Amino acid sequence: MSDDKKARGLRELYDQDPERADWLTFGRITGTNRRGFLKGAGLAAMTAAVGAASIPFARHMPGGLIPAALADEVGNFEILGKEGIIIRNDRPVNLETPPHLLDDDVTPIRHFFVRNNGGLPDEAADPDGWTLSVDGEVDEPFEITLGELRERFETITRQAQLECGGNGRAGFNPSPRGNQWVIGAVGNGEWTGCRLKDVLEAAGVRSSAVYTAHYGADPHLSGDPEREALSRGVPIEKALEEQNMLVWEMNGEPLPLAHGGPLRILVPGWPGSCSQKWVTRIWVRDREHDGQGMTGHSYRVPRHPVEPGAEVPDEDMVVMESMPVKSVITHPQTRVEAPSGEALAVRGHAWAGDRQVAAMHLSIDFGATWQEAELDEPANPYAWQHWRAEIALPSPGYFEVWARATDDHGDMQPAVVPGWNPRGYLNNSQHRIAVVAV
Ligand SMILES: Nc1nc2c(c(=O)[nH]1)N[C@H]1C(S)=C(S)[C@@H](COP(=O)(O)O)O[C@H]1N2
Ligand SMILES: [Mo]
Repeated sequence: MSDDKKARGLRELYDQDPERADWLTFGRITGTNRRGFLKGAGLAAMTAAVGAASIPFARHMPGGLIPAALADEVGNFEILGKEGIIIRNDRPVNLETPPHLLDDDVTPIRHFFVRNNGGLPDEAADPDGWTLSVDGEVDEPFEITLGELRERFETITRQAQLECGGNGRAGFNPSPRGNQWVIGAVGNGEWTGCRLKDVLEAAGVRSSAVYTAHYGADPHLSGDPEREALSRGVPIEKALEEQNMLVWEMNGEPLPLAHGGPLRILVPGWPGSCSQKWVTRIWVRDREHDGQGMTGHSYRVPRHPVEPGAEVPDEDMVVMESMPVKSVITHPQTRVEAPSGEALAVRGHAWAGDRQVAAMHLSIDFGATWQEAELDEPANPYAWQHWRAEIALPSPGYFEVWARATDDHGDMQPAVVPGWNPRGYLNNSQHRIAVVAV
């Protein structure tokens, strides 16, 4: 597991690579062609970060220069309005939430993980003018603005958890390439928008429809406008399920740029990559989509178990669907000290892709015995479920608390890393925290 991508001080970041530091901090894409001065969303972000209403001489401010207002900051700094977040990658921006910051029932935006495959598009000047086109195997292809979506379709608000297919990748050995997510590439948002199904049905889905293909406005890292950063889709039967949404608000706020604002798809329970951000087009196809992230080893796992490190031919790989049962301990924070013999409150959340979580258990003796935790029903289908328990550590010394969720089909989280796969997806092994009793 690599720790070299942990949050770094702003100064250190600028010392290493000033242009990249700019891009990382203020969301600006720099490069030989766009080198120069901050403008647009980047300038707005910098202005907010330095704590002023404006930067009158911004046009003279050189790129790659750390603003003096921030130069003395030590430790973590803010990136895309985030707080306490771990930087797993800076180009593209990938941010992981430490588990203790997932304690809230609904994950605050400032703590919600970010997974980008490409650059950030520019902030939309007129969000309601954002256009989505629906075409392909439909009777009446159309283009619709976000403003019209709000008017024409029933607005709903739902909680739903969103998890990256590669969450937990850091646990696999040998280590697959990709972001070394530990456990925090997951969050539970409160999303407002309309049903994806209503929009697809308005276009009249034909019987020849097999799969959706999602396109977004984010630029490919190469800068090549012909290439997609990510373009995935889902089987049409899945797309037409009730819980999927076109989202324009998150936690009661306009959907932030980092999370796909002004408009994204949400397919809860499936790998996060199905939930296209900055969505501009839904192409209904007569075959499985073959866009960026659909083929080869991307978001696929071997059909049959393989030896760790095996080379798996493409034809033996299958597209991932529902995410597996999983849970996280959000309190206490790992490495806490606790008095022995006294009750210690432990809590967290659990989720199970398309399924529900049926039971939650904790162990303080490395899995030898288990005690049942109290488990809540989800706020609505696809929301994560909260659980809590009191444990008592029998003596002073080092303990680990292990958490194990079981879904309504009887599947439970393994203690060890589950089936190795070339890209390191679907690691739902038990979360463990360290507690030192004194
Ligand atoms: N357009 C676009 N949509 C995207 C991505 C992307 O890179 N581009 N990343 C996907 C992946 S892999 C995940 S896990 C989720 C993460 O959503 P979040 O950044 O809002 O947490 O967005 C998905 N949607
Ligand atoms: Mo992801």
